[in-house]
Formats: sequence, C-alpha cells, structure tokens
Amino acid sequence: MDEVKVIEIKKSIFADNDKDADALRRELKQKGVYLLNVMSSPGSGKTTTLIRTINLLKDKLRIAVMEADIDSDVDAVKIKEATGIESIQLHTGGMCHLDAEMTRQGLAGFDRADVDLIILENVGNLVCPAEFDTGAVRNAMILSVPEGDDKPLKYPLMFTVCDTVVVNKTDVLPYFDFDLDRCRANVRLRNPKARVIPICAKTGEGVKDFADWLLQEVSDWKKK
Ligand SMILES: Nc1nc2c(ncn2[C@@H]2O[C@H](COP(=O)(O)OP(=O)(O)OP(=O)(O)O)[C@@H](O)[C@H]2O)c(=O)[nH]1
Ligand SMILES: [Mg+2]
Ligand SMILES: [Zn+2]
Repeated sequence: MDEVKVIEIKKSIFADNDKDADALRRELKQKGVYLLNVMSSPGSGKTTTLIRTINLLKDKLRIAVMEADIDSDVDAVKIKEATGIESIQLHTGGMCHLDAEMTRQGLAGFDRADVDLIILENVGNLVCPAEFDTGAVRNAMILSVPEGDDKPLKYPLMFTVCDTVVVNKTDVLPYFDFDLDRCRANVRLRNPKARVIPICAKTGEGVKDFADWLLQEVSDWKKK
C-alpha cells in the first residue's frame, strides 16, 4: 500500500478568518496555484469523483490533493493509488471543517510547490464547512441522489457559497424520487449563478463535464 504524508492540523488562532482567507488567496495567486474546495455530506462520492476527474486532467494540469478527515488516511491513500499524484492527509483533530489557517497548515505539507491545481476534499459535513472560507478560488459541492433533491432548501448556506453543484450517483435515480429539474430549481433559489452537473462517478458518466469546467476555470484564472 502507498504511504502518504499525514499532517496533524492545529486549531486555528486567527480571529478574522475572512481576512486570513483573502490573504491566503492572494499568496496562492502569486504562486500560480488554483485551490478548489470540495464539500459534501459524508459518502456522497467526493473521493470517487476526484479520482475520475484527476485521471482526466493529470496530463493537462499538475495536480495535488489534500484530504481532510477527523482521522484515518484512507482517502489520501486511495487518491494516490488510483491516480499516482501527490496526495496528503490532514487530520483535523476532531474539527468538522477547515478554515483558512488550517488550510494553510495543510498546504505547507506538500513536498513540491510547482502545481497548477490543488484540490481540497473538505470534511464530510453540509453545515460548518460552508461557514469558513478556506482561501480557495472556488467552492464546489457534491450532492448525491440518495440524499434527496431538497437539500438546497435545508442547507441554504452550503448551496449559496458553491458555484458548482455536482449531482452524483445518477445510476440510482430510478430507485429514488430525486427529480433533477426540481433539484436545479432548488439550487437556483440559493444561487442563481450556480451550475448543476449530473454525474455518475461509479461509471464515469458526466465526469468529463466537471473536468472540462475545472480545466477552463484554472486556465481563465491563470490569465487574470
Ligand atoms: N452507486 C453509486 N455509488 C457511488 C457513486 N460514487 C460513489 N459511490 C459509492 O459511494 C460510497 C462513498 O464514496 P466516496 O467517494 O468514498 O465518498 P466521499 O464523499 O469521499 O466519502 P467521505 O470522504 O467518507 O465523506 C462508496 O461506496 C462509493 O463506491 C456513484 O456514482 N454511484
Ligand atoms: Mg472521501
Ligand atoms: Zn465544524
């Protein structure tokens, strides 16, 4: 089994997270590193989606991944084994989200700095990760079909702060009364500009749409 670096994140001491996040965003811009923050409930398919996406993009972009979890290194190991890219595990010491200072501690753990894109898989949780700006250029979230199309109504902030909502596990649509159009309408209530991308990470269907969006994002941002 591949070995991955595990970083124990210390609780943040910064009082003003928004300021700290803006500072981190500026530092990353100077280094030319695009940070994407991916959030969702536990088990909605973040790691599976990232593996598929990275395998579509790794010849076009230099990518690294930070996996944040309360404990274990299973996700970082999975990413490394399935994609071959550098992947580090952050342990949040029980914290159910990452803020900008914690993200900074994780970023410091990378061996190499010459990457175009770092993807942060945030702790599985629809509530507080949405409250803390990590310093990412963009937030994306994954909603899986079994969770229901009403989640934008119940977790408004998550859907307000995310520009891209990936709807995963479309293979099980026949077994759930999840309506994609109703989901799109619910997402629009929270964020009229958000795009909804249906995928099946299990088979790979639709993942190219997400990968194409991300590739375009990174290249537009580099030109800014
Ligand atoms: N049927 C189906 N299962 C899927 C799909 N994508 C992921 N899964 C399964 O869902 C489970 C959770 O997937 P993960 O990718 O580990 O989800 P995660 O969001 O990273 O989970 P945490 O990191 O624990 O929050 C696994 O058993 C996956 O095989 C999909 O498109 N369809
Ligand atoms: Mg995961
Ligand atoms: Zn939290």
